[in-house]
Amino acid sequence: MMRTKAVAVVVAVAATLLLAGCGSDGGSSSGNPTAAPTAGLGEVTIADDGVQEVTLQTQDDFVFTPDRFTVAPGKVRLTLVNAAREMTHNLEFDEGEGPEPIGAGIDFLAPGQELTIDFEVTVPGDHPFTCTFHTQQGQVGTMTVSQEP
Ligand SMILES: [Cu+2]
Repeated sequence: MMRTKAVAVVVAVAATLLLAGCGSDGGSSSGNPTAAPTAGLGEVTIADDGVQEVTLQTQDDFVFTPDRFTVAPGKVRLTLVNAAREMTHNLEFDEGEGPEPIGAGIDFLAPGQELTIDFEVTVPGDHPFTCTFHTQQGQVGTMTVSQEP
């Protein structure tokens, strides 16, 4: 049910893009028509308090945008923005899969909502995470902890 709906939305968006393409007379339309409202998704920046900050987004599909990011060992402040109109998501690090447990996650994120979690990583390696509502649909990602920037 949900899946069918999501596919329909994607088709509608594609059709809109096609129409927009036909209507355009070579103007300087810039950027991505489906662009996320949030800039700098997946970019890791250092806050004033020295904490690494990164923002991911979810939409009315089964994708984390982006689904990969890399941080250095230390404190991390992860924000998840749910830009979806209809779909609820979450973000949980897969227990026992990474080199160390991540003691934080986002249980439930309603459409239009955003939440921030703080945690600390010390061991380099890949930490898989997933939206537990949509693991079956492939909504997974990876946080890499690396000494190298
Ligand atoms: Cu989800």
